[in-house]
Amino acid sequence: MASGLTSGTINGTSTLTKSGEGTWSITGPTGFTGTLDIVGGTVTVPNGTGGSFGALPTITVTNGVFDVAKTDLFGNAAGSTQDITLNGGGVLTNGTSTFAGFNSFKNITLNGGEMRVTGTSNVLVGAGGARFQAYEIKGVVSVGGTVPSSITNPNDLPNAAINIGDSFDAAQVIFDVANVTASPAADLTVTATLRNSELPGFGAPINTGLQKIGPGTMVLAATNAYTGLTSVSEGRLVVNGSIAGSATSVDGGTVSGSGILGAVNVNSGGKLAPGEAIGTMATGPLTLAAASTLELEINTSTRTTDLIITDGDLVLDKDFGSALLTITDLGSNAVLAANTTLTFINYTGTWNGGLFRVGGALIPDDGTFQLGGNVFRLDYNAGGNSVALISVPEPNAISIMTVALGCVGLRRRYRRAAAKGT
Ligand SMILES: [Ca+2]
Ligand SMILES: [Ca+2]
Ligand SMILES: [Ca+2]
Repeated sequence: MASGLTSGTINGTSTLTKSGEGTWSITGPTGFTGTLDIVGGTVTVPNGTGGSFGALPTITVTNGVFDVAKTDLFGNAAGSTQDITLNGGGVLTNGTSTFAGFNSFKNITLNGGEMRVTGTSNVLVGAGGARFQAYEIKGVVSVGGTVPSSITNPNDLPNAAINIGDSFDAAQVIFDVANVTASPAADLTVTATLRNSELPGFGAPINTGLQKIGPGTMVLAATNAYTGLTSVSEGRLVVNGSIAGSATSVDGGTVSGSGILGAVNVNSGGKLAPGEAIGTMATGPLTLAAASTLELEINTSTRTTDLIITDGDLVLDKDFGSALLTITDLGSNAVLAANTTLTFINYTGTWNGGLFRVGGALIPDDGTFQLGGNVFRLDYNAGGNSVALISVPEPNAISIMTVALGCVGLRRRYRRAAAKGT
């Protein structure tokens, strides 16, 4: 088919397949209501033209580009129920100008495809100074296929964010991510900025957030602006950018990364794994509930450790069985000099007196335990506001015995404390 399709050129309800390298530019109303299947080249609906479809039941892009440069091609944020599927090599774009399209989608299926911000809007939302979004995602983002998918802003365009959530329900967008790499490697990487949806009538933004489900790994790499809840129930969410405006609830699965989070609540069954390998994570107030896990990595060869910088209080469960601390040595089990300090949490607020379990044992403040060739003292208020592992003088035969006796002593002290109900 030639470019410059208008009404009369395509219509009906059958499947329309775009193949080959050329571009179809749809500049007039088509009334087409069938299946649009892009398997090569580009289909574009330029902004400022009369290009339109009827209600499209299915759009699938595979090894091609669907360019929704025209604003509200599927209706506005209130009305759009349009879904789209982006398979491997399939890319969704939104024009190239500074008056680019902003479009709303309901459910987005990414089977190795890419949702790409290519244009930015200079249209103001209300009087607040914010700009219209590049896209709004109203429903569920499902990630599958056999290669990773992405949501990108490759030119780092300003005023080019993606709204998440439904403006009319204040919902979280669900990201259901399969483990397509069959490894912890990323299955969905989001480098575009995610932000709140707006109220109807373009008033103040509403607090929308996201929910991560599915066994795969989702990476958030941008400095995101949304302020609704981030909740994780399965798989892995890696925050390497910022979600500082959002509270995070880890109800299952793992939150990791070297980024900036807001308040973090790790609930029973949830895991917090700062850094990718050895790294530093920043959080707001941090709460680790009973049967939650802090996965700490240290390296005795380089004397380095993961670190959580907590702006606020550190709350460790002390009523229902304590949080778990697992420690993995990425080094070669080097024996550390006495008093080597591996600080793994800094907090600006107050520690509530709750304790970690290490290997099943509840470790009181300044209690000791052995890890490989080292014996560590666990200090929950080192220097007043840090949690640290501090190596105890060399664990030779005599001192190991001392440690063993010390452990018995600690257990006795703990029993006495428990008996007194303190
Ligand atoms: Ca994976
Ligand atoms: Ca780590
Ligand atoms: Ca202490």
